[in-house]
Amino acid sequence: MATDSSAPRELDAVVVGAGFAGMYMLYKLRELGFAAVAFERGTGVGGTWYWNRYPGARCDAPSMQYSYQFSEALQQEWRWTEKYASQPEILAYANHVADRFGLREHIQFSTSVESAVFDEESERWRVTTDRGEAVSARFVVLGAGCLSSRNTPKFPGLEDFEGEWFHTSDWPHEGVDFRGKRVGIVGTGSTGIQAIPVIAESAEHLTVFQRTAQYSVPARNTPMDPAYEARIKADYRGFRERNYRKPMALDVELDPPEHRTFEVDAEERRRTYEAGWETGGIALFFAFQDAVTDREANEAVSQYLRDKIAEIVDDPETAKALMPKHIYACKRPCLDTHYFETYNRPNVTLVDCSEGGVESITAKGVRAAGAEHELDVLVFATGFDAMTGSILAIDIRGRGGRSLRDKWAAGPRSYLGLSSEGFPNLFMISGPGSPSVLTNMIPTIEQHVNWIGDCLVHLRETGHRTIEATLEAEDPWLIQVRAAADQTLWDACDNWYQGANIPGKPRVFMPYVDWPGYLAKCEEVVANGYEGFALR
Ligand code: NA7
Repeated sequence: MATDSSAPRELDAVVVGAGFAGMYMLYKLRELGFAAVAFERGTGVGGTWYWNRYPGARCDAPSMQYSYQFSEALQQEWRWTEKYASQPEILAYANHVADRFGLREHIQFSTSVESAVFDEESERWRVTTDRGEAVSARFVVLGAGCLSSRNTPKFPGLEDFEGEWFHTSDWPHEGVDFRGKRVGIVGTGSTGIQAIPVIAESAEHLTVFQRTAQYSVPARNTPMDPAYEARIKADYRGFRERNYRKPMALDVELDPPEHRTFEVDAEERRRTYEAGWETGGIALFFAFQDAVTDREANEAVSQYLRDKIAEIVDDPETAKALMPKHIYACKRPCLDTHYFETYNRPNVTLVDCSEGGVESITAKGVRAAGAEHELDVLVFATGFDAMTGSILAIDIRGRGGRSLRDKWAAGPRSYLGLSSEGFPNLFMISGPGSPSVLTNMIPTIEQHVNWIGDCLVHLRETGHRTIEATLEAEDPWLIQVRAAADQTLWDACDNWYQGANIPGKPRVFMPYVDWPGYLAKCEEVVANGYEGFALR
């Protein structure tokens, strides 16, 4: 790697990140004959799954589907041991992929990209890193992750805390020993809900600081059923092709709902919800056609879930505090293993701080709900600056020196979540404006990578030097993303889909709700000669 910043190394492409997006992009570029390097801030591959090593970390999408499909040999040889894979297994898989396809030698680890500046004369990007290097590349592809820019709120007094503290997304590789410790955890989103039952097993005492109660449904994880695995592997390609065109690019293993909520009587409604609860996962989401689109229908399933909490949790006051008030699935629905049951343990206390959040951190612990809670260890499961955080962490400057941070000051603007006007030859994988976080991520990452790969080949074959979104396409796309969200109830509460978890972040619904409609749109854009893009 060149270290003399006056003579940057010349490449066809720079990939930012070596998570599942960056790894496959790197593989694709090299397969297509482009000289490419990936910069990765971690010491290893895996992205989200490299960083989020907290106890209980697990994927909510079934492992037979949350995996690459670009190589039939890979998907045949890899064996998942559970229905929903744990973080260590997903990380082992990422490492296997990196080794199997010889990716490691093209990844520079422990390196963060600091800036990417487009030079209009040479039509190349100058990319600089925190190691003082610069490279010159025709293309930059951002695979920096939708959930990788950590959110550690500025709790007053944190610097005074005499115990140890950790963020779940920056978990020590050697793990944390909670035995004999008074542990506190802030955050009850998907992460907190996965970590709490596991931490409670070893901590002397666990105090959960809950600002917003969350809905959660048992994941019902099981060891991999060999017959199920064999059935899928007998026609893995066909299974993938069918799933690719399904909502969220996911086979939910359920029949599509036949009815709207109030088309059936109360008894049948209850039976349907019970069946969904027993199936677990996201079954309740699909119990009726209108569960996440109609407020009354949503309230019916929400009340069912609150009643479940009352059934499970012994102490009525704790149960009441655990009952969410917002719309079900407006915040990302959580899956758990014995989450609500954990509050029946004698070593677990819930502190409801819905009124004022965590007030401050003291030398001895946390002040919340008007009292000080003494702790030895504090865990923050406080989420991410989602979708834009990792992109805007890089100082990106396009035509005329225009900064992406300025362009996106009022919220992200892109065409298809792939490209932004004024930033030629810069691509985003799972960028804001694409379905990304509302889908089974690995298959939709593959769709973006394949689209970008095909696009670069098209440029090469047609002799075009640059491609970028046009404003005429970008503005209507923004409206379409907004309109698609308006068809749902997902913008009816404070959630990270619209940046509401980060103080001061513009409130814009970022993911595009319609997969597979999006897939068809991307195909149509290509069929129409890259409609909406300017090729020069
Ligand atoms: P989330 O879903 O953003 O959850 C973060 C949690 O932290 C949530 O309960 C927040 O409460 C809480 N939080 C955040 N800031 C504070 C402060 N200042 N005080 C008290 N509590 C706070 O992040 P996750 O890591 O759980 O999940 C992110 C995604 O990863 C998930 O959706 C999956 O897609 C995978 P709030 O609800 O904001 O009141």
